[in-house]
Amino acid sequence: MRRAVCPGSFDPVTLGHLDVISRAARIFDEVVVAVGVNVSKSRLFSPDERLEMLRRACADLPNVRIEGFTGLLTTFCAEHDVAAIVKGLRSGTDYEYELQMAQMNAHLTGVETVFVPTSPQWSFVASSLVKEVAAFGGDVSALLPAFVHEQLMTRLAERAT
Ligand code: COD
Repeated sequence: MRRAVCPGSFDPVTLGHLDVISRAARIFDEVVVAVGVNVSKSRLFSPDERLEMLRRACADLPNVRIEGFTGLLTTFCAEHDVAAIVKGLRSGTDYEYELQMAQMNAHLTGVETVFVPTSPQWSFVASSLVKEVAAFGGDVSALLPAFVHEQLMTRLAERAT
């Protein structure tokens, strides 16, 4: 059984994330989506809300399961017998950031990272940009599952009052 992990903060999950997860699920026997904390980002949705969104968004992928984690990703990988970390790459900026993390993770435990190039239609999609555009009234509905878009608009409306 070859198990991969797709880690991220998923705040919120976008169609770009789901594209990488579904492609990883075609390559590996099992994919664990690990919902974690990026200490350098502020968050809009709680860990439980993000877990629930991913469970719903991945419900049609039988070999994908969703887990939360805190602490080091390498510890999570060791505890879950993970063969590889799968990360999406959108740009040179992603590459530099992800390469450094891949090398640090390999240094810590030897775990491998596999990079999946973004699909062209999602190359500009980032959770942070989606939140910013939506907060200023831009239409991001084509970039998220419909139920996630609905929750995003509700949360932004709550924050505005
Ligand atoms: N197309 C393709 N890939 C995409 C797209 C898109 N449109 N959008 C996002 N992605 C990819 C990202 O490149 C990334 O690989 C993944 O999806 C998740 O993205 P985010 O933004 O949801 O998640 P991040 O980058 O904030 O998550 C960072 C982690 C939580 C994975 C990281 O901080 C971590 O491992 N934290 C645990 C603590 C730890 O171990 N730290 C040391 C790391 S060396």
